[in-house]
Amino acid sequence: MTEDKIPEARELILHAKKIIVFTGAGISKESGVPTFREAGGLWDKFKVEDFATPEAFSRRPREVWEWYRFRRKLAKKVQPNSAHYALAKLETTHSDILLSTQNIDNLHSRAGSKNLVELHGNIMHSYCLKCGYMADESENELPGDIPTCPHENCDGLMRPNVVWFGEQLIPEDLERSFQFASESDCCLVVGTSGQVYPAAQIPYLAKRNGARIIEVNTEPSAITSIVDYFLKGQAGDLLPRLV
Ligand code: BV8
Ligand code: ZN
Repeated sequence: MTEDKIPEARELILHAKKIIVFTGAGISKESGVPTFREAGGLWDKFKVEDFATPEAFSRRPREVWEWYRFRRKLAKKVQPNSAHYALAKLETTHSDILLSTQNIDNLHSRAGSKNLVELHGNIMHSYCLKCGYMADESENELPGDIPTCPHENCDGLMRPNVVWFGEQLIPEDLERSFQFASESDCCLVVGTSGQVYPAAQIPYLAKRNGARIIEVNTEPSAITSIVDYFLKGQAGDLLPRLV
């Protein structure tokens, strides 16, 4: 039963020397951001191949931009929840900690997490396909259905700064997360179905280093079979009780 495992899991985190935290869309669910693979999730309504691949963007840039702007607008409107804040608080009690998130919603940053790797990018930023200019659109958005580069005399197409399916993750980000995980003695997995690679390797690398794995999820995931503590419940309820 989850209840009686919480004190042990809390002790484990308290005495951990090096913690890797791995989060997915489930940690933002209680903020009002939809997940992907649950019933009623994003992939029920929007097909991956039509919205989250480089081919989709080159084929239908207007629709892809419309989808990301819709998600960016939502991400700006919602607030981080108590799970995001609990992870930010963990940085004040543990100096050797890294938060590797698959989420692009910017909520970990807004909650105050600093030791953060956004493995799949950040929806508030976009970059120019031609010159690489990176725009921060968190305040105001670039004009046009398909925004072009604001850099002087560059007319390149801007794209969301997210990693699409079939695209490589930023090597430095992946390397930093893998290295940290393989030296950790504790891995906290929150709100991910654990199906997307290479990110989903993170808990396995920690496990191989003998780390104890704690998972917080409303349902078992593809990672659950290797975890030491599976805490069934909402991240917003459980995380504040663990840190
Ligand atoms: C690459 C950004 C190659 C965009 C995303 C076959 C086998 C293995 C791999 C592959 C394969 N075929 C293709 C691949 C590779 C593919 C992949 O892994 N596919 C999977 C689906 C099979 N991976 C890639 O394409 C990656 N790139 O491999 O490139 C390469 C290599 C070298 C050189 C060139 C190329 C790129 C992957 C990144 C894709 N981009 N997002 C965007 O967001 O629009 S992935 C997307 O999925 C999001 O980032 C999301 O975060 C991520 C993972 O999903 P989850 O976060 O886990 O969300 P999900 O809905 O699945 O689950 C939510 C969970 O929360 C559930 O478990 C639920 O129970 C739980 N929950 C719900 N509420 C709560 C909760 N938990 C706690 N509290 C709650 N309240
Ligand atoms: Zn440009």
